[in-house]
Amino acid sequence: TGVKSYAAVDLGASSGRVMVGRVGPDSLELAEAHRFPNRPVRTPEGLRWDILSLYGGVLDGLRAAGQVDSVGIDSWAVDYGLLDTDGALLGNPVHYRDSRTDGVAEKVWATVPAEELYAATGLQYAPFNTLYQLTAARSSAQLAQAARLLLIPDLLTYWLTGEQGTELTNASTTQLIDPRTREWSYDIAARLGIDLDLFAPLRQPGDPAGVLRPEVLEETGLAGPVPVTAVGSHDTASAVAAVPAGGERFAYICTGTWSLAGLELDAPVLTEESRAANFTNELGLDGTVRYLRNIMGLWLLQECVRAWGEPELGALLLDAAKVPALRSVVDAGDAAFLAPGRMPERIAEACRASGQPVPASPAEITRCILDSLALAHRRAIADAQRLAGHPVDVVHVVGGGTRNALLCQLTADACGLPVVAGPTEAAALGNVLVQARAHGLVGDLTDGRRLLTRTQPLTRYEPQGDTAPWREAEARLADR
Ligand code: ADP
Ligand code: LRH
Repeated sequence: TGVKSYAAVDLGASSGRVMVGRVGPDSLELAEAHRFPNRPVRTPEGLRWDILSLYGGVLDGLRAAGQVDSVGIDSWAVDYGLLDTDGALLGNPVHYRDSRTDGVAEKVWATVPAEELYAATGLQYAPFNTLYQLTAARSSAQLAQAARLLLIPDLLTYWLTGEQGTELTNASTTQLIDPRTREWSYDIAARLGIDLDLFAPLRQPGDPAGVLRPEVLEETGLAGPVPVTAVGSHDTASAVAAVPAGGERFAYICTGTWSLAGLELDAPVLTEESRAANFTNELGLDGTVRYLRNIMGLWLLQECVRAWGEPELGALLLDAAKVPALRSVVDAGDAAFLAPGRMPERIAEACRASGQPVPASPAEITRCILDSLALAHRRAIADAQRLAGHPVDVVHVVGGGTRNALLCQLTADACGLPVVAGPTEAAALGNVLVQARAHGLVGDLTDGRRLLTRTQPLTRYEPQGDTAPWREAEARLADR
């Protein structure tokens, strides 16, 4: 009675899931219908996403979800598929960690200086921003053949519905959007020879995005019509929408493969100081700006765990908790950790190069990673408050990292602020809330957050000790 069901497809860099949100006037329950690994594949051409396996996972998930009132899709940012004039996919989407963008930024900056690019797009420098990827691909046969570019969630939406669009929050990660107008940055694109006609028209979160095609209904066993609704299709936009904050004086950290740490603002910060501090202005729901820094995140640990033959995470974290704190730290914001492979060695090398004790055992390396992440969280949240002139009293941690109690406590200690951890599946919840709202079930961002605070389990971590050891560790990194 009055309860509606929404399927949230949420594709992270490490796993994909289809969650079902049941939303009533004062209730919100989230259940997992299906989870599947997201394993990139190294082909002779480079590192590629296995998009067919992901789409297969989406279909399996929709079948497992059962009858729903709408479907929404979000995923990691910046990456895309190219379609030919028949609408057929040209090759597997390139992974943002692929090396094709090495050295490309300098070429771009020779045409549009980095300062100007920041002032126009508000995006922090990351080698994988779509703008650099498109520049890297400029003379490829594939791009020459392409009639359409669809970002990953838009590509999957197209496969489900046959309709094409470019959802705004994710479009803002291409570095081709002006965060003030929330429209394409025509001047930047023209100067870099990027054809904006490749992109389908912009779509806002909450806009209709078609209905499931008959073949999809048949394959998933669902009865039509099932609408697909555009959500904040950048996973981080959906996750920030589901930060259960009560007021405005909060910071957030979306922890998963990445840590995205920052503030929700109502206008971008485009100063030169902000550029130098590598802060990004991505677009959020309801005219908000996600002012944040990308930090390497649990990727560092994922890659080590892979190198160690996948030991059990719980036991590893218990051992790491027993290792003395802050013996060695690395710069978890350093793009040197972006590429896959040899992660334990690379972390040890970074410690050696900065004259610190070299962690050796998995427990020691894990401790080094978690201390380094907490330190990077501290720096990002302090810098964001200063650069935006927006003080906070609390740090909300959402995403997979909320399951890591040690990381949450260290983050509280490092920031000297209480951490409220949860929800774990924030991106899926933000996705569900936008669908529910498009269908009139919940109100604005504030209403959605109130509903989350009332319905989702949250854990509070009070800061322990004083922040002096963290300041000392910060100085150690700065002195390198
Ligand atoms: P993404 O969406 O980027 O794929 P997630 O938000 O799913 O990432 O977070 C994945 C991370 O969450 C893992 O890399 C791991 O570090 C952490 N995590 C998952 N399960 C646990 C657990 N049981 N205990 C501690 N950490 C966990
Ligand atoms: C997190 C994320 C992040 C981007 C990165 C490419 O999943 O979307 O916000 O910067 O992936």
